[in-house]
Amino acid sequence: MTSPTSTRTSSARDSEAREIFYEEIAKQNLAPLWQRIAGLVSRSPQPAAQPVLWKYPAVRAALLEAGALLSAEEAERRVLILENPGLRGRSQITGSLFAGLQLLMPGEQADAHRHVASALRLFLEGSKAYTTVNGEKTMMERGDFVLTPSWTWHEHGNDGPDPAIWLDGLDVPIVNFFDASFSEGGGATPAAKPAHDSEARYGGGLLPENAERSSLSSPLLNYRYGRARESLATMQRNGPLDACHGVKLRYANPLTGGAVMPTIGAAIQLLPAGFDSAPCHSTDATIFAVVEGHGSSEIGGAKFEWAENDIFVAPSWAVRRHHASTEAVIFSFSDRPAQEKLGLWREERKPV
Ligand code: 1HN
Repeated sequence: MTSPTSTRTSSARDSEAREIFYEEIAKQNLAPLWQRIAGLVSRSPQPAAQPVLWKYPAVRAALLEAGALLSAEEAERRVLILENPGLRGRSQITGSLFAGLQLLMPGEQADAHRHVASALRLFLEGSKAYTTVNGEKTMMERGDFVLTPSWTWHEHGNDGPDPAIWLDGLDVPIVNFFDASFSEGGGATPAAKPAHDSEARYGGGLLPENAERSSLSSPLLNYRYGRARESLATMQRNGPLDACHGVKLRYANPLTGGAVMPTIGAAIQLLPAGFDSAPCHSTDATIFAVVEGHGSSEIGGAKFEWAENDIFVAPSWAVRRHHASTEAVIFSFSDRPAQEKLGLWREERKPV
């Protein structure tokens, strides 16, 4: 007598039959969800990206070597990709973002092009370097945060006597996830506009009469470091301090109060000397760039000692704790605006 199927235990023969079944259905492009479901809807984020720190002196030396090996013209963009070792070969620092450091030697230019991917820059070193976005030129100084919104023509140049280096952040992995990439180079670029025009119109807490929103991105090209730094200093004096973030300001689109670009948001924070943050995490993997000071961070169990211009990345949901040895200023960016629009973003302050 055969036992009823409901009480059958799984035998070696059954599991062999199942393997044969899986192989058979694979030929029809079918797969068993019951083998995959735990990985598809994990209990909490399981990012492939790892916590990583890049020490600036080492990256800078590699960039200058690249500068000796090829011209900016040959490279189109002479950028060393900050590639997350958990995502090797994919040109990504997180699951959704690209980051790299770009070098222009004195007198060099990077010609105009445009792409669907949105980009940001954090200017690190050099003088008389500029970016031109849709015809508007902006000189970049240390700590300046510069936008290149989606599909805007942009070119860079260095008219100064020293190498110019900046951090690039792009949403390339998001654009490519949706298979929505377009780009073009050369051709007719927009006519030159007066330099720093958008700063006069949108950068001083004022708006042009009848200003209208014509883009999903901020109309302000350059968010100056000096202005942000002064606000941070005043906020530090006046308090209060946030347990996770010290004092932190979000870069905002002056027309909406929302994020600077639809997919990427950026912020700048000050940690007072001796500050120890509470442990916190959020679903937006975040890239941090140290503008001033030194200290250390624990990111999901990894411990990093950071100093000026170092860059480190916190994967999604990895618990972050920062310690400032000296007063420190840290710039950061992430895909938070994209996640918020999709109803995905979460943060949690961990009980100590
Ligand atoms: C790009 O166009 C720039 O314009 C920098 O400076 C980095 C990384 C990936 C794709 C395009 C630039 C880039 C990039």
